[in-house]
Amino acid sequence: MTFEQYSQGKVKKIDSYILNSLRRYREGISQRLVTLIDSMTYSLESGGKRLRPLLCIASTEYLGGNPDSVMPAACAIEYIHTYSLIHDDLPAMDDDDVRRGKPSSHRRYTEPVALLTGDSLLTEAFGQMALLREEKAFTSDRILDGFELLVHHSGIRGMVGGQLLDVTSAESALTLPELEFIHIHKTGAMILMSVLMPAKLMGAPPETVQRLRRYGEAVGLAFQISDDLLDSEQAFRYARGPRKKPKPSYVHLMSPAETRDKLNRLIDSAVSGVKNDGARAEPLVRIAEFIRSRKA
Ligand code: GRG
Repeated sequence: MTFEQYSQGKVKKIDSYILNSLRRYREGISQRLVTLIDSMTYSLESGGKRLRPLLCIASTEYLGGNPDSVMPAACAIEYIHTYSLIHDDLPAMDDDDVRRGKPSSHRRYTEPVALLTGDSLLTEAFGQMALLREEKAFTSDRILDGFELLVHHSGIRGMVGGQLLDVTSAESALTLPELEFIHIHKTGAMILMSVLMPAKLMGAPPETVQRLRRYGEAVGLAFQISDDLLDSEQAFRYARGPRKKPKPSYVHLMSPAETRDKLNRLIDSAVSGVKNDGARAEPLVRIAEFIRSRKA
């Protein structure tokens, strides 16, 4: 089974779950607020890879659970990821006019609407998490553990903290450990959380959680490194206009060959930690290999 074969069906399921969640807002909301649902839909529909929901599903399969039962959490994670991209594109942050080949949210809907679209996605992510109760698969205590995990990795101790350091650090003064700290928080934390979420909801034993944590930490950092490599290899991908500051990146502190080595080591360690678990680990292995060799 290739990554493409694995992801095709799953991404369809994720997309249809997300679109259904948006339909429910649209049906229950005043016509005067519909712009917000339109702008949420615009950003959620525009061709993301759905890597984090895929990891959440793959981890559920690794644990022997039913992927349908974690869909509200997978959707909440994608909401938070999408809000982070919308806010990251704003002029106050990275000032990007284009996201996934289309006008970024503030270019399409204005800055105030983009800001509020991000706020809506962040807030509604918690509403999605609350829908886990309807699945009847998890106890209330474990659902609360899931909320706590989401907050920890997406907030000040995770993505938001990493983003703060990213936007406030002078790139020239960064050491490798400082850069790694930023990457682990800004990008890695959401990826790690996606892998750990099913373990929290299902109450996996500590040694299993530990194995998933090692996998999630490795692929989380590897994903950001692969992003840095893609940016350096494909100049068109990340053309930084005159308004922009240079972005902290591995390839500024290591040679491309050393960066590629680091990526390979992280993926090797992620794969070797789970591959002896046989077929149930296959989806996690495929996703790790996709991160090693991705071209987009
Ligand atoms: C604004 C609080 C706040 C946080 C922003 C993740 C992030 C933090 C900013 C994005 C900056 C960036 C491009 C980082 C590189 C790695 C990364 C997260 C890429 C985007 O994720 P993908 O490739 O996106 O999974 P798709 O488009 O597939 O959904």
